[in-house]
Amino acid sequence: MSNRTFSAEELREVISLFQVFGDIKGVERYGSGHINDTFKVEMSLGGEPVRYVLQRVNDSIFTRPDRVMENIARVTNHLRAKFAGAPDATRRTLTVIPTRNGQPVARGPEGGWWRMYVFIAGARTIDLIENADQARKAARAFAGFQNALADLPAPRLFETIPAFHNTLSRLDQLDVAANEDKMGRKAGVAAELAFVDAHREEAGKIVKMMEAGEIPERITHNDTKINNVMLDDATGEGIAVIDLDTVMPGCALYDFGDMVRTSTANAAEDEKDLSKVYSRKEYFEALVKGYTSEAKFLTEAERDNLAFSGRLITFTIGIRFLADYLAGDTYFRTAYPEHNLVRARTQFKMVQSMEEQKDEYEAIVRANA
Ligand code: ADP
Ligand code: GN1
Ligand code: MG
Repeated sequence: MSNRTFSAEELREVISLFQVFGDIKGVERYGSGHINDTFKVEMSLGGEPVRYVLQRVNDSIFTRPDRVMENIARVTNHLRAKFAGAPDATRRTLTVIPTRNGQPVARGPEGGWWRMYVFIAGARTIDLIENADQARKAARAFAGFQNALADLPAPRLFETIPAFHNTLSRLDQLDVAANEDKMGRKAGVAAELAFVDAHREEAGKIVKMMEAGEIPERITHNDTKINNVMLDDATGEGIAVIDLDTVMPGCALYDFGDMVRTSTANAAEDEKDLSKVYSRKEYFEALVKGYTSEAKFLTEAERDNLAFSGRLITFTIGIRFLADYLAGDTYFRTAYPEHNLVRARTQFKMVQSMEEQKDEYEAIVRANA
């Protein structure tokens, strides 16, 4: 978690480390990601406005930012080669701005790891989906991303966060946080811990199927929340998949599951009024259609688990929010002391809503996938 502020002077100094030219017109905090510090940089070059994204990589979470950047360079170069000649080719993936020493990432004067990207113009990210068509388009973009990376040449990408979606390890981490109870918060989350206990049995299903080779490892994004895809202003299409820090070997189902978590929710991830939080069937259907229209590579075992993956990843993210609440909010950026607990509760409410619609969701998958 990083809630620290950076002075204009500090930010100017960092920007001067990169190969950007002209006058800095403004630098402001940008986006609503929970992990990195993101800024929009407005510059003027020969009277023309130019924009960039400046990010301080969270190096407590990504302990090897050099490896993160190596993955990102390989992935974006591969995507760029695939999109070459296509309309809008230059806007379809992140473009890393090198430092003045030709490196993909710079050490700031305060010791942080900083990077810059070209600002993808004429597109936006949304935190809460507005219509089912956006779900279809976002899902198509994430599936296209997985498809395009299927033939990324060896070697294997680095695992930037090991066991990232391993539900069983996430349960272990929750158990440790609950046993330690560093903040004295455990007594206040008995209902949430009981919800977790009631779901332990099915939590290891995908992990075990992967270990048994029944579900293949693929190169996946691993953070397919709706605000990690840029939707084109004119067409609404998912023009570029962003936030590539966790692109690594993984499971296609976790990517689909996180789309279900974030794109079928009718309320914000931190909605306090749980009566407003539920998963919408029409949006689920749009996701299945959009995803499977591009993800032709899916095996039968993967298709069979599409609906389950939504419940599983939402449960897993709920566990992570709850564990962070118990451990003292050291991972996700929070705006107030109960924030992670509120987020955990919305996740568990979403799981419950998906469970209530389980048969309908399974039928949608059978009819469309
Ligand atoms: P985090 O890991 O903290 O979520 P992101 O890389 O997702 O960081 O960036 C946060 C937000 O900044 C995104 O949701 C998006 O709105 C915006 N953003 C990031 N990269 C770009 C880019 N290259 N062009 C335009 N906007 C971007
Ligand atoms: C984080 O970086 P951001 O905000 O896109 C987190 C995801 C969670 C998500 C929950 C590296 O994503 O795993 O699903 O918050 N990213 C990391 O909103 O932990
Ligand atoms: Mg993000």
